[in-house]
Formats: sequence, structure tokens, C-alpha cells
Amino acid sequence: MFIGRWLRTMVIGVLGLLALDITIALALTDEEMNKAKGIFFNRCAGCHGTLRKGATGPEITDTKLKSKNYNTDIIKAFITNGTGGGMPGFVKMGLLTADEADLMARFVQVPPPIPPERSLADMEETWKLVVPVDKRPKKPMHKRNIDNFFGVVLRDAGKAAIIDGDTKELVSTVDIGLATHILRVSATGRYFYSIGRDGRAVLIDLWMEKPDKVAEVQACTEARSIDVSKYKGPKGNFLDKYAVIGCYWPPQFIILDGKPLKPLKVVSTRSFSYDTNEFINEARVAAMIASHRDPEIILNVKESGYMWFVDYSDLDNLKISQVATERFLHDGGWDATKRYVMMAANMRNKMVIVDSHTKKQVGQVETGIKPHPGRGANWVDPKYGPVSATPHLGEGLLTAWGSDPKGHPQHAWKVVRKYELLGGGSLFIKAHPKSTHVWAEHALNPEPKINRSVCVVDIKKPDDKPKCWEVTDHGRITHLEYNKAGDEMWVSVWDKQGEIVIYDDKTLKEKQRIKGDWLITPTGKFNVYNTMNDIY
Ligand code: DHE
Repeated sequence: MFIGRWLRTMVIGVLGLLALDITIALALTDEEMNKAKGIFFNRCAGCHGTLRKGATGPEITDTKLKSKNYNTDIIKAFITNGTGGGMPGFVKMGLLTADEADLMARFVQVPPPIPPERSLADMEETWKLVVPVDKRPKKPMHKRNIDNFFGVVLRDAGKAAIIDGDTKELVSTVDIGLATHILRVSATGRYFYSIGRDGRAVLIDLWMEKPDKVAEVQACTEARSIDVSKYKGPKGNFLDKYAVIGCYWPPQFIILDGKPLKPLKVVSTRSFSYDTNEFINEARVAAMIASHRDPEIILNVKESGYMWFVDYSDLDNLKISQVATERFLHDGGWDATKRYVMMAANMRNKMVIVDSHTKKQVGQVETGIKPHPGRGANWVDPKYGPVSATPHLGEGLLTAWGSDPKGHPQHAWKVVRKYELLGGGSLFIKAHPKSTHVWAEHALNPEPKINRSVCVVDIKKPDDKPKCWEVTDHGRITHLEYNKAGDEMWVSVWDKQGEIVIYDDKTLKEKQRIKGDWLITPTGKFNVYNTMNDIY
């Protein structure tokens, strides 16, 4: 009896000491905690979520890791080497040091700190109207062809470069904030809107002699998307009237006055999942796309699996239609007719297709492991008619499906072609109504030979294998964009000292390399005409 009690006390004591030991081993100083929060925000939150419940990456809450018996060494190995599922090897790729991997391995074993909420008043405090709307030029102050301007995100410089697509000259560089994610173009083609990972939006006026910032606001603490009202019709003229920002944290979207960029209305996207009806605190806004036919912005509420159609024609009586699709909606775009919205539910290996006229899901296409289309690509296949396509993060595959339910109903929303790429890790694909090729990259593939290569499919010879070649001997290739005419392809070499390589789309011959001290880590490139009109 006594020995039994003694043994129990001893065991509890030893376990207690062990637990204390683990806690001490994990304990982070305030300085470490702040550093880890910063790294998590920059490198991890996008895929795993701020609350670490998982999306493009799996759930990595402290309780989940504990239930899998993962310790600091195991987690460090994942962070160092990456995983087959598409997580980059952060240490191997030189993005984190071994010490930082150790810090992050300890950080994810303690409960996640919850960032603050953000009200309209908080946003207003950050709103800067640099040039009031009535003080802006009344007409373009230069003779350049704005339609063929390219806005290039210089990620680590916190700038956007505006390049004249006709002359290939740098027109200006504008401060837009660190780790800026993407640019979008206003409905009239006059403004670039940028959105940063830190939720900061900047408006750039392309009519100025030297295009520059005219307004900015920090709408959320974490964001990935922005778009602009593009409707003009019987319900009113909404061209450039509103900008909409989609936030990762807090999970919400904000409608702003389009030209001064003053925040007007904030709507939470915290909601229930479409399938199990469980409450999702971190229901983030991923891709957003403006309708050209209706006064609507369409947004992916990632974790819930709903696509929201937000009718902005009456802000006091906002109408939102919620279309159930599939969980973990990420990126995507229109089909060639701009009737069907095609978005990747990437952790479900599917593209979901929603008819924007009826606001109903009309199809799901199982394309491969983790589709990641960017905006996607549309072209006409000689055998199957209009098709759309995505490459994949999880495997070296480009999959095309029929996207013309009227003309080719037998192929609609069915896989019609599969092309083998060099490997997984693809982020983007691009085509153009006038192009002769479809282009794809492998930006996140761990092998330099692969992540420095592009592959192209010849639209006229769809049975041929893709042609692939190495574009660069440094950095990695990311994001592809056509010029307005669709006869040049612009490719980013994503490196500290980056390049933009321009190819003739027909001959696939290199035409020019744009270089310069200012070309620091170029990522996304957005042609004004193509972005404004959703041409891809
Ligand atoms: Fe992106 C689009 C989210 C990492 C460059 N990216 C998108 C979209 C989303 C998204 C939701 C669609 C926006 C839209 O259309 O409204 N991106 C995320 C992430 O969560 C992720 C995976 C991880 C993160 O932590 O941010 C991520 N993205 C990256 C990058 O690392 C890239 C290559 C460079 C960068 O930003 O540092 C990058 N994402 C881009 C680009 C687009 C994009 C260039 C727009 C593609 C287009 O052609 O429209």
C-alpha cells in the first residue's frame, strides 16, 4: 500500500520534472518571441494560418504537434528540408538560418499568440491622402502608352517598379511597403492598387508625369488581395468607385472609397464551414475578383469553402450570396468569357467552378496535387475547344479542362489534357488570346535546375510534350506575364539582383533582359491592359 503510493508520487514527480524540463527547453525570451512572431508572419502564416489550424499547409497547433509526438528536432528537420507536400526547405534554400529553424521549432510548440482585431477607426488612423483627388492630373501628363505599362513588385525592396512595356524603360519606382504581395489595376486603367502582406494598400496614379503614390491605408494586419469595382451599367457607374481589400487577419474584407482610399465599411468573414457547419474563427479572404457584368466582387472565404458574391451597389444594404464549393479556396480567375469563376481548393486537389450568372457551383475538377493557377490560363485547344488550366504545387503536372459548356458541353469541367512538367512547386501559368504558347514555371521546386526553368505548351501542337529550358543561372523563376499584344512573355528572375527576361512568344527566342540595381527581387508583374481586362 505504502510502496504503491510512494511509487505513484515518484512517477508523478518525475513526469512533473520532465514536463517542467520541456517547458524550460521551449521557453522563449521576449526577444525570441518577437523574432519568431515576425518569421511566422513572413514565412509560415500564409499556408498554416495565424492560429495554425492549417489551409495550404497542415494544422500545426501546439496540441496537434504534441499529439503526433513531434519534438524540436523533428520539427526542425521539416523546416530545414521541407516536405514532399510542397513546403519549402527554408534552411536548405537559405531563407532561414539553422538557429532560426530551432527558434521556430520551439515557437510552434507553444500556443499561438493571437493578434489584435482591427476596426474602421484603426484603419482611418493610418489613412494618408497624399494627393487629394481634385489635385490630381486631369489628363495623362506624359505621352507613354499606359495600357502597356507593367507594374513589377520588388518584394524585398518594398517598391513597385513601373516599366514602359513599349520602350522597356523604367518609368518610376514607388515605395509600397515591405513584402508587398500583388498589384491590381483600376477599372479605367489609370491606377495601380498594391496590397502588402501587412495589409497596407497603396494607390499609384499612372497619369502623373512620374507615376507615384497618391493615397495609402493599412486595412488589416495581414492581407493578400485587393480588387476594384468594374461595373458600369443600368445600376450605375462604379468604375474605380470602390476598392475592396481581403484580409487574412483579422478575417474580414473592407470596402474603400476607390480614389481617396478612405475605408468605408468592414465586414467579418468569420463563419461556419460549408460541410460540417463548424465555426471557423480564422476564415480568411484569399483571392478576390471583380465582376465586369454585375456590381459584384467575388471572394474566396478560404477555410469555410464558400465563395461570397458581394453586391456593392448599396453599401447600407449589402447583399451577399454565399455559394458552397470546397474548403481551402485559394487562387484562380475567370474563364475566357468571364462568366465562370474557377478557383483552386488546393488542399482538396480540385478546381471549383461557379457560374457567376446563376451563382451556383456547376462543376469541380480533380486536377492533381495542390493546384495553384495564379489567375490561370485560357486558350482554344484544336480538339477540345476553349480550355482552362492549372499547374500544381505538389507534382510536376499541368492539367487542362474544358471550359465551354455551351459549345463543347461534353468536355465542360472535365480534364482533357495532362502535360508533364519538370517537377512540382509551380505557382503560375499564363496564356493570352493572341499567344501561341502557354507558359508555366516551378518557382518553389527545391532543385535549382528546375526552379530556374520554364516550360511551354504549343497551342497549335497540343499532342507534343512541353518544351522546357533553363532561363537563368541564379535565383529562381517566378510569375509570367504577357504584354498587351500577347506576343511577348515577361519572366521574373527572383533574386536579390533580379532580372526580367523577355521572350518572343512565337519563336521562343530571348529578346531582352531588363537589369539594374533597382531590380531587387522582382516577383509579380502586372500588365495594365491585361490585368484591367482579366486577360490570361
Ligand atoms: Fe501569393 C496571388 C496567397 C506566397 C506572389 N497569392 C495570390 C493570391 C493569394 C495568394 C490568395 C490570389 C490573390 C487574388 O487574386 O486576389 N501567396 C499567398 C499565400 O498565402 C502564400 C502561399 C504564402 C504567403 O505567406 O504569402 C503566397 N505569393 C507567394 C509568394 O511567395 C510569391 C511568389 C511572392 C511573394 O509575394 O513574396 C507570391 N501571389 C503572388 C502573385 C500573385 C499571387 C504574383 C498574383 C498572380 C496573378 O497573376 O494575378
